[in-house]
Amino acid sequence: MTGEQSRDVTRLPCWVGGREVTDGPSFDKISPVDGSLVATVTEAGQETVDAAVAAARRALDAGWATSPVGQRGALLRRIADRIDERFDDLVAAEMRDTGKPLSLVRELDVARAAMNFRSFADTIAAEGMDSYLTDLADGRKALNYAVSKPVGVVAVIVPWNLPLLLLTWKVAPALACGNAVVVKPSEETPSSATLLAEIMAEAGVPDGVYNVVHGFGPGSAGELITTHRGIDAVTFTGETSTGSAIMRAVAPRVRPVSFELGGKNPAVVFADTDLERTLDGLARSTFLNTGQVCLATERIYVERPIFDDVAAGLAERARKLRLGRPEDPATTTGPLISVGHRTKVRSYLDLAVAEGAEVLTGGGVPDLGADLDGGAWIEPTLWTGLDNTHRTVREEIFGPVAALIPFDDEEEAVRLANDTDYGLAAAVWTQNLERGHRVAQRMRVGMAWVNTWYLRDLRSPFGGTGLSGIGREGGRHSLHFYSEPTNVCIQL
Ligand code: NAD
Ligand code: 6OH
Repeated sequence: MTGEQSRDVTRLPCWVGGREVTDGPSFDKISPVDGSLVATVTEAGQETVDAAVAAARRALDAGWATSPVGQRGALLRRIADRIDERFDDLVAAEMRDTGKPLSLVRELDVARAAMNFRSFADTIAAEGMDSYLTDLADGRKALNYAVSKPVGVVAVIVPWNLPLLLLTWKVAPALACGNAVVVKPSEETPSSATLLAEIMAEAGVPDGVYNVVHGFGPGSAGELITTHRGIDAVTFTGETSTGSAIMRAVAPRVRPVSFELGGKNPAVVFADTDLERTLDGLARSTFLNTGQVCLATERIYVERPIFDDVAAGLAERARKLRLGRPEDPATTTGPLISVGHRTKVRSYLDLAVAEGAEVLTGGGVPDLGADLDGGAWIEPTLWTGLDNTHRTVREEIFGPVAALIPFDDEEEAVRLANDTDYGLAAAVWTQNLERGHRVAQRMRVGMAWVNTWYLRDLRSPFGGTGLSGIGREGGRHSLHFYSEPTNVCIQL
């Protein structure tokens, strides 16, 4: 795990066909910790995006698309090994961009990057071929078999909340299936995707298989790739409204999309639950990564007899969180990603009060001293006194906030939890496992957890319903998106 920084990390190029591209305009990446300059980033214009798509196509045609599956699996493992070797550099990159606490970056973000590549190396190795022996009533027999092929050049557009984790969650299966990718990281988190380009080259990934174009959405690299004629599929994680814009952008060319979008996720807490374990779980699901996790709990429904205990216990845990510099081992909670995002979250803190909320804890901007004044800090916040009619309870806020709402029976709990246009994740807390299964199955979501939250098996289907997305990724579900079959039927 030794670091070996080989490049100036304050100047971030695009990466096209195995080479750095620094032509064109640039933008500044600002630290959410203290407002300092993190890096100057090259923004991809039309020329760079064209070059990236062309480089990807060349790599496919040069043999990557038809390379042996075993060879690709071995390459994925080499990438994972190289991620481990450059672990500290990746941790530093992710911390600089996001201000996340060191322990979180080490244990979640960068650890998962290596796991993503190893998991899809396993998945692709286990993938069998679809085949059917056809036996018709008129006596004809035939053999059908489907050959899997890569989709082609895949645009990978990702957000800033788990930058490297979410990027590699898509790049690993795309490469496993023999695609070439043009990656557009968030403008807020350009560092780790750029470092991954070096890692790819070091692991022996052919030039052009992994390309990075930096920039923004509309009128910039994001829009340029989604409207590009050379893109064969788009996989996107981010806001629902952005997913909608991307869908419109690819509609004229009828390209497939995979969307992991926003959420307004419920937790349902029954009175029979193990209170201490549940409070620890709720604190994690509400405040991890400063609440900037698509799966994060923003609505907590609690059976009335234990409502006050849950409210008091969770508020106590929120007050114990330590906001501070990412490298300080005592820090549990970093800033929001940017001052701009904090403006949005603060508008909901004001709205909640206007809607009649009682603020149990938090509710404002903390004073962490002059050197952190320029950062995007916010207090972990809990409300009572709201219900499902309030905008605070209906709209995704994407910060360390949640509303606690009482319920009287199971039917009401299910109705309240499902009363949303989103449908990403839910958590059910109960010692009655029969009820746990029953309620989890009735949740109108892509993923329901019982007595835990964000416990992952990378083979299981990940994604949402309703406004939370289209399609599922994970294990063989990813392979379905990143490959396309040609069926061959031979009369015997
Ligand atoms: P965002 O939608 O603003 O941006 C995501 C990416 O899309 C960025 O790279 C951005 O530059 C790009 N983009 C923006 N507009 C575009 C356009 N018109 N065309 C092409 N690209 C465009 O999201 P964000 O603020 O970076 O991330 C937070 C959001 O992501 C939250 O809504 C959160 O719920 C969601 N999210 C969902 C999941 C999931 O798995 N469901 C995971 C993480 C984050
Ligand atoms: C959203 O912020 C979290 C998404 C997580 C994953 O896609 C994952 O694979 O764990």
